[in-house]
Amino acid sequence: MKEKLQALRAEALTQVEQAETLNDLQQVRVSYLGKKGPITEVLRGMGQLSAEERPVLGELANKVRGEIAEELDRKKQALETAALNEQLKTETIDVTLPGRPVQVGGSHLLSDIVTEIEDLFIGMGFEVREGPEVETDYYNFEALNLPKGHPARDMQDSFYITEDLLLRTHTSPVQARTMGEYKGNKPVKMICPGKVYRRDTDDATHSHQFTQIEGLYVDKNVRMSDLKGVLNQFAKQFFGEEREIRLRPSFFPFTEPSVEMDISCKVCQGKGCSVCKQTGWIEILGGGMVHPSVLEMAGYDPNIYSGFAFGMGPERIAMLKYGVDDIRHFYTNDIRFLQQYHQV
Ligand code: 2NL
Repeated sequence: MKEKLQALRAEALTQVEQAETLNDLQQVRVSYLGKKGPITEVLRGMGQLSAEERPVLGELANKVRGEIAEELDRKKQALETAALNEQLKTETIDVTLPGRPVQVGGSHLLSDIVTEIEDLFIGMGFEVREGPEVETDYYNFEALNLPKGHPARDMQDSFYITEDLLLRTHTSPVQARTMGEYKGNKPVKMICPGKVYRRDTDDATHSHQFTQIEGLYVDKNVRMSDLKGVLNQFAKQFFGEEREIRLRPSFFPFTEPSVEMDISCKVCQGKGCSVCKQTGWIEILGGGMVHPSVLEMAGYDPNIYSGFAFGMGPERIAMLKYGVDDIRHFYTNDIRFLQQYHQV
């Protein structure tokens, strides 16, 4: 038995030595150390040995098994190292090849305009507020002095979800909600940017969905001159120090009196050209003093509080600032259009 084990050992070690691949090696491992291998067989046959011989032979068998296992591991390591070296030699990387450019995304022109306008008003002490795009008839119309049947509702036809729920036609309901939250006893100074909807047919200057930024300042002794001062500051910071503003009388159901604001035309310095249609002025936004009924419905006593409000369309502002000729460019997402305004 001893001789048989020694012979097995020599035979196995030769085979390990001759193995050329990891696969060969695995086969050697299975045939010598496996459950059906010769060493297991020797150990199984030990029952027939005498009590003196059994431990001696057992020890030898374990030793032989250990030696074979050790050699198998050593050879495995050697084969793996050789394979890795071969791979490193053949798979070289040419680090001098030019890199592939990475496409970087960026913010949309309208988002940039809205952020810039927000920052200007934050600088004047306004807070930024947002609200739901699906609104109730009450907040979208009633609370803004547009009762059912009012003719001004016709200009703001919308998409209705139910009789009472609709896609908001302006961001004013966010302001009506905020005044309600403030319970009529503290000042409100806010702007609200966001998406609004109208039942309209899309063309170069109309879109069924567009963006609005509205502002509201309610406090004791707020006057028309405060509105003019704030809007003048905004126009000069946004369009340039050299721009003049003018207010013309207008009408909105939620303000009284109401105004429209123009800025002097940059192209002709007010002399008259095709951009300003020979008037020297370009319309930017609408506003006015908050109608007493709107204050009252929101819980503010119009004998104590007064306020101004205004609203503008960032699409129109962007079109004027950059000479964009079609409102649909903002929504069709042609990357060539958008990239002109967002250099990375
Ligand atoms: C425009 C004109 C305007 C307002 C919006 C407003 C909001 C409240 C009360 C009173 Cl809560 N008024 N908003 C007032 C006047 C004009 O928007 O041409 N927007 C694009």
